[in-house]
Amino acid sequence: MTVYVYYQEDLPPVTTCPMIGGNGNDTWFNHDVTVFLDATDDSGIVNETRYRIDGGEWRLFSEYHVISGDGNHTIEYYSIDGVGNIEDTKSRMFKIDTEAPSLAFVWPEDHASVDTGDVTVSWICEDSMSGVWHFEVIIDGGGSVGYSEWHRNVTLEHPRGGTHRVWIRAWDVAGNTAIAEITFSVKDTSRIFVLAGVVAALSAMILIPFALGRLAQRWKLDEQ
Ligand SMILES: [Ca+2]
Ligand SMILES: [Ca+2]
Repeated sequence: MTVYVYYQEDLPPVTTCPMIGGNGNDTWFNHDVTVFLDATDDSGIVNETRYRIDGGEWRLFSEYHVISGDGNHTIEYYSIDGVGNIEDTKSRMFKIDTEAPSLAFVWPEDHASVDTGDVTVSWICEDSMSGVWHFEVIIDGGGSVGYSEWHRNVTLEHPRGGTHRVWIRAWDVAGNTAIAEITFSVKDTSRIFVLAGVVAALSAMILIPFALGRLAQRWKLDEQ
């Protein structure tokens, strides 16, 4: 007796959509995105894979597809196996932001001269697409200090007189950066104090002997 076993192949393919080049910040990319669709099936045969971008026309997938343009994007995709089982349509959303944040100092102005005391350096920064992520600030060539996205100023506590430099790098969520720096000078009051001290010393050197001389003259006259 011959027994025939019929295998009903009814499982649809499974398609995945790995994306190349993400920077790990949510679903933001700061460059064109290359999309691959990888399909497998229990039978080993995938007849075709179809996809569409941002609700456009359905296309047959072959090798890869490059998507560009700032903003939100959606890819939808599915595959069909050798006997016509159709995978449920899957979708994946992602976003592209290729523009750096805007960054500019508000105060002090570049090459300004400021009074002694605490100096609060302020700036403005905006990013309309992915948003401001954080800042790196370097003062006078020291170590880089991180500031969160809502910071817009840093205070130098009573900096010494002379020249100072503040360097800032702003990051947006997609990984784009903008850099700005200013140089300003704090009025050097130490020279004024030194000059005042010298004047006071000279005055003392002149006035004290003069006063003593006058006093000695007075005593001499009194004795006579
Ligand atoms: Ca199958
Ligand atoms: Ca941006």
